[in-house]
Amino acid sequence: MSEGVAYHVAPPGFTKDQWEEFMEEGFLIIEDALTPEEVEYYLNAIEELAANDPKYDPTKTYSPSHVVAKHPAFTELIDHPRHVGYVYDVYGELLKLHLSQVFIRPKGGWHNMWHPDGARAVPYGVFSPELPLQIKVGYWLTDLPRPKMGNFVYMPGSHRLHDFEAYDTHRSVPGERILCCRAGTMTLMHASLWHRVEPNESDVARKNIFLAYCPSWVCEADRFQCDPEWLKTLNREQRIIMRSYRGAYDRTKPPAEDFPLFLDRETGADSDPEANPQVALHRRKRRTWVEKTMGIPYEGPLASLYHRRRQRQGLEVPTGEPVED
Ligand SMILES: O=C(O)CCC(=O)C(=O)O
Ligand SMILES: [Fe+2]
Repeated sequence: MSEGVAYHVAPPGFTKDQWEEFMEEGFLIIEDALTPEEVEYYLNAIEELAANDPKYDPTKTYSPSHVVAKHPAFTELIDHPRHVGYVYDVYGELLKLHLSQVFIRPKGGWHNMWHPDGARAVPYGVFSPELPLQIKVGYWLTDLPRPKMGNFVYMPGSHRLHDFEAYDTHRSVPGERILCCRAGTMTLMHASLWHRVEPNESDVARKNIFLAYCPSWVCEADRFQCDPEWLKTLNREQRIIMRSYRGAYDRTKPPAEDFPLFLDRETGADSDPEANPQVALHRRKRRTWVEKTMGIPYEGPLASLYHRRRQRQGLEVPTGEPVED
């Protein structure tokens, strides 16, 4: 740790129950995450963004991205303590903002067909069948009491599929869930979840914000680099989470000054108690909340094979755990 740098403890994230629901459904709904005043605040910011954008057409779907750099209300969301702890729980010290986007979906506007987020021809799930390579945080700013209001629609549990019968269609599929929610709801989506968007046949324009996060070595979705002058206006955590590096490989091996991103929620330390102190801090393995809390298989699904091989060779099993056959 460097002298004179004010490090912060990671804000709260998943409870165990929330994590289990998220991994089972591919989706988590947190109602009343925003107060009515906060909803108003973000709605005003969306209105300002649209009013200053010559491309805005109120009869069409409006979906500007990289909005964190376009309005201070969205800049604050990069590391907002209301949600950043959740994505830190999964991506830990390599957390990056993948995308920031606002949607206004008016009556008759373009709406998405069934798809997962991320890569398509060879989806994320082929390489990462369990943990998401991207999590999308949604803030819902208009009441959506019924279908046909431009609602988000998903197939619960479908993050385990690499292909889907209704892919690239608008078809309604048995078992799908149409998100009907009050303004102020926050959602988290596993990027491999199959989803689509309802048509909007109502007179209410659906408005919401999305912030997607990923490990820093997964590509950005809405920028190559950030404006250096804008970066100077950010706090330390926001600047790190944008990961606007000059060297391509810095995304995989970020510079020493970007560690720690956060201090441990329980211990307040920048390192795990069992970590190897001979390894420099910015290269030292630091376990995510998911690894620490859920244990195997998050140690690595094949770790038990390594332990079994060591046991066969009469060597010490590193964890000291009994190996199941
Ligand atoms: O607007 C929505 O509800 C979802 C949009 C979407 O799926 C996307 O932008 O990838
Ligand atoms: Fe999507």
